Amino acid sequence: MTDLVTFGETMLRLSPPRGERLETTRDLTVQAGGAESNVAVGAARLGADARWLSKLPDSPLGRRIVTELRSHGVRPDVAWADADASRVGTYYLEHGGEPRGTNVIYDRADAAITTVEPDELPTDAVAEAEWFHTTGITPALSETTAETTTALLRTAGEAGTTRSFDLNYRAKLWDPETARAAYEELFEHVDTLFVPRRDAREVLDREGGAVEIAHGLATEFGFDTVVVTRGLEGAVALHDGSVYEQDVYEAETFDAIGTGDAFVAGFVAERLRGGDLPAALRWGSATAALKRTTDGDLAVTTRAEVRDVIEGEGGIDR
Ligand code: KDG
Repeated sequence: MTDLVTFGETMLRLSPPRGERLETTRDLTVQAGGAESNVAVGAARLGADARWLSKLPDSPLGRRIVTELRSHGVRPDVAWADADASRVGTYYLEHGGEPRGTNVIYDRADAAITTVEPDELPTDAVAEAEWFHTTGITPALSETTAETTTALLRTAGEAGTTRSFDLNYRAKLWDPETARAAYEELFEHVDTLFVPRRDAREVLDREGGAVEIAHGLATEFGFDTVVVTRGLEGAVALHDGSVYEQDVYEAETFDAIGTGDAFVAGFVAERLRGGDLPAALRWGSATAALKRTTDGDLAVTTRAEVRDVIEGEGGIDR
């Protein structure tokens, strides 16, 4: 039985060296990046058997993504599209620095995944997995990906696979009202919801603090678990009527992209190993902290490193 299956788009992330502008740089680092494959990689590195479902052109660019994910222990299950009639999505990332923010530019319209249908994917993998994870980015890509997301969540639900969903609202993909309507249709198929407090307020129209938000969402939509993330204030989870709080672990931030996915990866990996909610929150928070210290979308870490963060060990290992 597979531990974890994720579904979503992975793009090529193109970023100039720190301190250089997209307008003038001659150098772009190429890395794979996509919320759902970031989770698969993070969890695989922490010992989960993880598969990732998607659609890519059968081209050097598509194969590059698969090769990179495979190198971290993820099993990619990709529907291959005709290379001449489809494309890989890309995103450009210009690192910020006070007083300039980090800038993301998407070039992903009509990427191969926008046409993915359930019958192109190994849906039995979802049914046989222990856990299925996807995010609010996928239904934003096209009507077809929205329908396929629902179909996979439904398949998972019928099979008793635990289903998690990270809201991951992306303002460059759609507006809050459209996103909210789409999310609310999907929520009936979700067991565990991850939601940043800011998005709960601005997109889901919730009021109050994290605990109140979690209670409101769990009551209205029947989630087993709601995890509300609050940036540097840490996370709050509501599970089986109990509330758990988790602080962030201090981290020197080199690259913040992928922090939320790393949190989900650590959380899910620990739940899959039988850890309780507080343990899962610690693993999520520690994996997120480690991610911030490294370049790229991926949480390239180990179980021992996560344990060290949780136990307060660090420093020079020699
Ligand atoms: O969570 C990190 C993602 O934002 C990044 O991987 C790119 O998937 C991406 C997206 O759609 O923003």
